[in-house]
Amino acid sequence: MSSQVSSSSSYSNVKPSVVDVIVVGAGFSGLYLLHKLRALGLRTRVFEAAGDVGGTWYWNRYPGARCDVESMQYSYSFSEELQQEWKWSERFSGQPEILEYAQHVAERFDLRRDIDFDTLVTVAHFDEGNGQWRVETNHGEHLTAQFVVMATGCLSSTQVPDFKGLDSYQGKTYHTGDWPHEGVDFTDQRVGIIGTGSSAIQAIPVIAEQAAHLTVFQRTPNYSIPTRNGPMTPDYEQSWKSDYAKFRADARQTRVGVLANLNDVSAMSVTEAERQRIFEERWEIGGTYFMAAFNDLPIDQASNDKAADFVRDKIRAIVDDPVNAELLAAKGYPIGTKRICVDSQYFETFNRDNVTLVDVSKAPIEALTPDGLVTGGQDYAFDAIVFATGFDAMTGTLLKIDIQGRGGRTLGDKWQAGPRTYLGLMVEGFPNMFMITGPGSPSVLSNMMVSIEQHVDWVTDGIEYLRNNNLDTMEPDRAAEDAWVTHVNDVAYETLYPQANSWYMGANIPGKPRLFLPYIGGVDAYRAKCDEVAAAGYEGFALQVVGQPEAVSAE
Ligand code: NA7
Repeated sequence: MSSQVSSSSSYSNVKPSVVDVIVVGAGFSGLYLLHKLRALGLRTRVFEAAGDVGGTWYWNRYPGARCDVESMQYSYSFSEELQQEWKWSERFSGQPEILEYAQHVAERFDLRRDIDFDTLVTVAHFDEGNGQWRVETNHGEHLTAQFVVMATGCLSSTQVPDFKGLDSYQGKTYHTGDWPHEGVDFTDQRVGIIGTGSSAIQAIPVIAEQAAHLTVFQRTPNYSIPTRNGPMTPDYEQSWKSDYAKFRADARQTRVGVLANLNDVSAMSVTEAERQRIFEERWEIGGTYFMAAFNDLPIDQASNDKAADFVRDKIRAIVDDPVNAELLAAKGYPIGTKRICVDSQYFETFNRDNVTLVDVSKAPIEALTPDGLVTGGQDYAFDAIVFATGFDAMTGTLLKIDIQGRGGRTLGDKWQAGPRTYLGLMVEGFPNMFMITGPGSPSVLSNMMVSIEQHVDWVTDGIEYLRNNNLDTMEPDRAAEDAWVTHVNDVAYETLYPQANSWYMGANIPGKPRLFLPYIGGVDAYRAKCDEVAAAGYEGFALQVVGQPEAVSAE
């Protein structure tokens, strides 16, 4: 018998423990999901570990935190009124304004009443008997739902290296991804910062202005492009808003979900002078658009080398001390194969008297001590240490939840050799459990807002399809999943990305299987594939009625 999802639009103060859908996370994915699921008349509850909405932008409050995608593009497109009425104050928004936007969306669509904050989903077990998920929270609540959607974010599990003596340090410690809400005053303090990824590159110039002294511990230098942020001008805002729907549609048909004015020629197809002129032009425009200077920077070694040389020369020209300049000039991996960074006065900061750069690439940080840390046989004393050491990306948060699918198989067991998904959306053996921007989808290689909206639309369409066809569960076929995993890997190895020890490769977490986590085939091609699969009656998925083991065709 079909346990078709029930429709209910009535809500009371007592929240139901039997619902149609449980959503884990109230970042931009969870908020849009709730809005859409409600529109379908589905009883939905959302659980969020944080004290409010916003996800990434709730947690990452470190000084200088800013989005590297322009605000006019890093925003929802699903509501024309919202996108017309909301006003951004800068070209690239800072964390406080993006968080304000998430809060505005929650208010505007009356979302908070179905969200439990400060609540972790700890357990999600699939019950094969009735096709329902049994879910538990850290507050001891037990729930049942037909669908579970993991909107848990790609960079939501912070990572602090397991340094010897970590607990012995007596000063204050902070992680960029879990920054105190009240802010931190570093005035007159000796501060150490470990890491030189995107977060550190944004934080270092701001902390340096405040601290008595800042010591930066760098293991791998990063390529960074000036952000060239500035106030939003009415003309620029209007240039988007005058035809917003069309620009959004165009962005969805690009590789990364961003209109970046891609110069669709190879870097090697033009003269040296022309190449330098174009790189210079992009450097002046600023931001990640630098990587769109030519169409083959991510895939062609010779073209990539030219771009990397250009940026290294810029760094050498900015940094006064030649030893520091050489240490900061990224090398050893192609530009863009670790997430390209954008900055405001990052390299200039190393010209300040109160900033010291320490290279820990050859002599690693040996231990934390009660006063600070020791590396290369030298002791450093600090009042505060900032860990800008990144995240257990894409899989970390999912694997912290006790997720069990068919036959009690855990997700950890299934993913022992690395994540296996079909389209980054679902996992064989885990029916009716969806992931938003999961491993194997473009996610972190794209404008997250574009990918989030596409996944939420696909998932809610899928749920509606099941409902309309009196079906209970959907689950990828093993063969479809295998083929997708192979494809994700094959496409990655057609690029230069696997050369870098990046979090894209899982390389930043000891023991994590080394494989390329996101899908690099482009959001345009990926969207077409997802649409084709849906149009073919969810090709590659088994659609079932509970109690009827064989897959049924919905056609
Ligand atoms: P990232 O990009 O993962 O950067 C983490 C940094 O921390 C990176 O420079 C690491 O060096 C460094 N790190 C990590 N462990 C150590 C140890 N043990 N010793 C010294 N240095 C260490 O995280 P972010 O938060 O900056 O950015 C994450 C994403 O957020 C970013 O890509 C954007 O998409 C937004 P390594 O490079 O591993 O040598």
